[in-house]
Amino acid sequence: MHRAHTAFSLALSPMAHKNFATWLLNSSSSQKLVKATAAAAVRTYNSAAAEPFANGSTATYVEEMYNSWLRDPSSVHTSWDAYFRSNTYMSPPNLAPVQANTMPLSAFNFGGAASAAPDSKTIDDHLAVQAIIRSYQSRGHLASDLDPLGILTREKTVCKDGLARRANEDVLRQHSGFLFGEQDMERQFKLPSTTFIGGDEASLPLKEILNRLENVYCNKIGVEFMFINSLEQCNWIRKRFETPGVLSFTPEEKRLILARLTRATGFEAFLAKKYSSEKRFGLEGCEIMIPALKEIIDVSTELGVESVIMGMPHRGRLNTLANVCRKPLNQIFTQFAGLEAADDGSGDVKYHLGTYIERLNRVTNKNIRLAVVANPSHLEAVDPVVQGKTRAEQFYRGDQEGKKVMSILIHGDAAYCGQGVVYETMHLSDLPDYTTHGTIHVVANNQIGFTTDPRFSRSSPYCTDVARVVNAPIFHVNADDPEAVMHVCKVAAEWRATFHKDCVIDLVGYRRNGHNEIDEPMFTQPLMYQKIRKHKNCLDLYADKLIAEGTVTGEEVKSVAAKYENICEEAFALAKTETHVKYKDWLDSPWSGFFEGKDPLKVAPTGIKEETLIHIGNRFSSPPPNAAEFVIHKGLMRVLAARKAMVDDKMADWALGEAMAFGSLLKEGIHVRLSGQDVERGTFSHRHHVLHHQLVDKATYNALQHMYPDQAPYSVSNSSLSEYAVLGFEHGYSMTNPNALVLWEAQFGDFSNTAQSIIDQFISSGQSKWVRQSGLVMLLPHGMEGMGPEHSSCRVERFLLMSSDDPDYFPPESDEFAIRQLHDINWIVANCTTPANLFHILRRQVALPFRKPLILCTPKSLLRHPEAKSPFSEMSEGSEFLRIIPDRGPAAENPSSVKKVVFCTGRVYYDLTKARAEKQLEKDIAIVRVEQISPFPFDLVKEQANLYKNAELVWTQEEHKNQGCWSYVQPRFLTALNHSRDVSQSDEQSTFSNTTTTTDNTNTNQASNIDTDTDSDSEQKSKPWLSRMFASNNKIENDNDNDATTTVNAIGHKHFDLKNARHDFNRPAGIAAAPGVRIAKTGRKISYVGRACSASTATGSKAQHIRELNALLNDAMST
Ligand SMILES: Cc1ncc(C[n+]2csc(CCOP(=O)(O)OP(=O)(O)O)c2C)c(N)n1
Ligand SMILES: [Mg+2]
Repeated sequence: MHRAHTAFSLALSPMAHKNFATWLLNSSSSQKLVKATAAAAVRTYNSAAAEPFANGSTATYVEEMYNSWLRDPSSVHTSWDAYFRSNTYMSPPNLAPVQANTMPLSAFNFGGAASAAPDSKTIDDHLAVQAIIRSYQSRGHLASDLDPLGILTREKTVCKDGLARRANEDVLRQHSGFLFGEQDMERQFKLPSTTFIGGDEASLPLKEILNRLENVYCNKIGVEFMFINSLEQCNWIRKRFETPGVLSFTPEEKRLILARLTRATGFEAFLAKKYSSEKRFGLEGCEIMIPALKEIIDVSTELGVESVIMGMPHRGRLNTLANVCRKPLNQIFTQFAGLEAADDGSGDVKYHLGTYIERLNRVTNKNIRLAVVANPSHLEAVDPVVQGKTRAEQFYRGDQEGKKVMSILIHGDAAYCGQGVVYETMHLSDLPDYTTHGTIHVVANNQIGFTTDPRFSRSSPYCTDVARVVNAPIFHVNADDPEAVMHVCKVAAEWRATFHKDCVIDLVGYRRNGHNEIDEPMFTQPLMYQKIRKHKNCLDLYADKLIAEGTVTGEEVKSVAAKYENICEEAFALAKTETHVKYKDWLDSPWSGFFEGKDPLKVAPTGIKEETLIHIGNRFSSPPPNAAEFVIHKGLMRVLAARKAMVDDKMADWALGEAMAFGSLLKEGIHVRLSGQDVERGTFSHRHHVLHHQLVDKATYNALQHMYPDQAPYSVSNSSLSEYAVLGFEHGYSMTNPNALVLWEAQFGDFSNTAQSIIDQFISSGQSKWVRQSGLVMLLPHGMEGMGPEHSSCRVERFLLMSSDDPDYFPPESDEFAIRQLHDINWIVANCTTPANLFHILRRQVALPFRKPLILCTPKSLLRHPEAKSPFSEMSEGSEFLRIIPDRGPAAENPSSVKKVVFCTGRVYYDLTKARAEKQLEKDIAIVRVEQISPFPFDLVKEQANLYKNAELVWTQEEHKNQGCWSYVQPRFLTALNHSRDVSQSDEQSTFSNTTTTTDNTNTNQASNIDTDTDSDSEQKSKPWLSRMFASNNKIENDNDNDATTTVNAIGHKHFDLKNARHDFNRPAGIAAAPGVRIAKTGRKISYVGRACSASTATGSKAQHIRELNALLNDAMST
């Protein structure tokens, strides 16, 4: 912008304006140009949306003169000479270096004496040619021949200069009026430094200039790049497309393209033949995408890339796995056979599965790793995940510039422009802590989205316009021209390797079939499909071309196709011998070595040495080592001093508890990465991990990066204001290496709902669908504090609804109860009330022998609550995470006389204890905190219920009744309470009753249960759940009193033998252990105390909040 700005300031100043006009000798056309330029200058000056041509021409013009003047001061008018001599003109930083093919105007023979000044017409004509060149560069793509079906293609028309061209007013705008006559066609024109069409020539006949421009910019490639702010980058692109001969290929290269295209086409044809009624989302109409991806990978490998991570939707996915990744074909074909899986998990449809392959690239003879990340139906959701995974791989390899690891994202045209996450992801592309140093985006643009035409699916001219916001060049290319496509791919790979920035390849093709293979496209796109039916496929077109030019023979073409078909047939035969599919074959992020040799039920201790706590505490509370020079804000000095005082007292608040967890993991070599909006300071100003020098810009200090000399790296980074992309990114980051703690923090918990598909499709279900684990932590500030309808609840109920533990199933009790539950569940949901528990649960993420996502409700005002502190003793060796924090006061000393037990979770605990103290009810009411909500601590709830055997049990929560944990905990309390009656442990010390199958006498209030003794477990489990349900005699009874119901296992009662407990522990996913029949009974129950149901996530006003909270506390404390 600096460049344009300089030029416009000059054009606008009265003096400069005069000089400018004088120099143009007042010719009428020149005056028009002056006016137009000045007007454009005003527009541009006033508006950030610069019009590229107008500012460009002025700037180019001044720049041209400046370049001429540099070489020969006499080549410009004396007024310009004076101006440049005065040093007023600043050469912009990105001014193009003087090109080899430029020469001063003065040195140019315009037909007169060499030394004579050019006349005004000559200058005007040169300016017009420059303007036309620039028009083609800026807008030639608008007239390029991109559509293989020709529906949108503009035919060439013969213009007044006698040349046939596609470029019309859209491209040339006002300059179409400047077009020359036929008599000018042989005139020689000097080429400006901003074009490369001349090759080594400094000038060309006008006809040649125009034809070359038309050929470069309005043919099968449409290059969109002139919006890029860097002149260097613009010139780089111009050179790659304008230099004569760039599109020539050797016969070997052509044969390689043909062979690859044959495979891509043959693969779809083979699937169509063998599985004609199966959905495969074939690539027909855009098969060139396969050779295109291979070309990108070949060139990138040649330039140093060793690992490519890809994200892509359904279209052509199987083809990519087969022909780009070279996943064994038999594994792919097995997916069509509907076989049972040999391993755990629910699986996914074949066109969603991921893969990871290491292989030799035969073209470059280098080893390469290719990963295609498993993705859900939700289009584009995988984009940020791929970016996060790529970033992590770069990080672990020390690849700071992205030279070794790169990502490729493949998009559908409708999804690329329609889905907001694309924009959010592209905005991460240049952020220091999120960049992957350039992604190549490939749009498989079949000019349709399901049944919707582009004119109804986007308001932008191209589906790729979103990329303009990050200055990514966009290469549109006709997918029926394989050589044009390969050229574009080569340029894209070189662009990435040179500038490490995103770029886009828009492969404009068509879709030969319906959306999937069983869809009828003629319903909705009749005319388009009439054309498609008549259109030859790309392979045939290209083969014809190569045969015609003599590069290959018809026999060769046939034999290449036949050879590939044979390969497919052999793999097909092999696939038939398979009896099972293995999900593990489709894992995109294998963690080799992580699981091996580990006891899957052993969790490492999370308590640490007190001296480590003190060391971390001291470091964390100290100013930078060079404190004398590093000026810290006074408020922060106070924060540090308060931290120091706490450390001296061996106490930790929330920020310290978190820092202790991070610091100790870093010490143990575990990389910690915390990301999210404003996380460096913390939304509530409690964290302050990055201290800013008050006088020096960008001078910062991060104590956690300086805990120990050999510690692992710590990264904390404020993110862009996105939840969807950033959460997806961190999820992807967490997939790469299990030995890391990756955390994403929402500004307020409820904002996580804009990332819902990352939560639903990846975090909650990733392991089940794709056998992929992640230990990602979501920190969700949560708490009803009268702040208005939003900013309060993190909607914990939504996470709980997706927790996979069975409400009606009390797992076998043993020492391994907690770890088995963790192993079985899809994720952990917790709400900790003490810094020590926060410390332990964070460390437990890494101490576990497997990885589970952790959804953590975190406090807001509680961050500073004087009671929400923990002594070091609760974090030191021997201490551990407490799933439940029992009452430790007078109530616990005499439990049998306690009248009421209030179970709760989160910050309401502190309100409850205060209210209880005010009412002096410490002996009568016990308050029990459920810190780990899911998996539900059945065993500990049972223990508490048994402890307070005469007490009424209530659950209270700060959220409304239809929100918070109530719906989740209620049935689980029932299961725990019902089960609590069989703890007499009579003669069954080593056996366990499955759910509610025995009667007991510990609580006389409880009625007996029904024990439906049916088939053996193993028999039952072998039947599909539906037939089991109907086979059972159990029927559902509901007396509308849920509080007094219990559940009987429809599978049957069966006792659990601890030795065989693992059998149940490995219960097939999706098959409920206890589908459940509800039998009414009286007995201990859990009642709800708290706010009524509400449509809003919080109370609207502070006053209402206080009123409701008081009512809640009153109810909870009534005995
Ligand atoms: C987020 C989301 N919304 C809707 C859909 C349903 N859907 C599946 S494919 C499709 C059309 C996609 O068109 P395009 O991106 O052009 O890809 P193509 O199928 O044409 O290759 C739609 C709407 C989806 N999968 N994901
Ligand atoms: Mg499409």
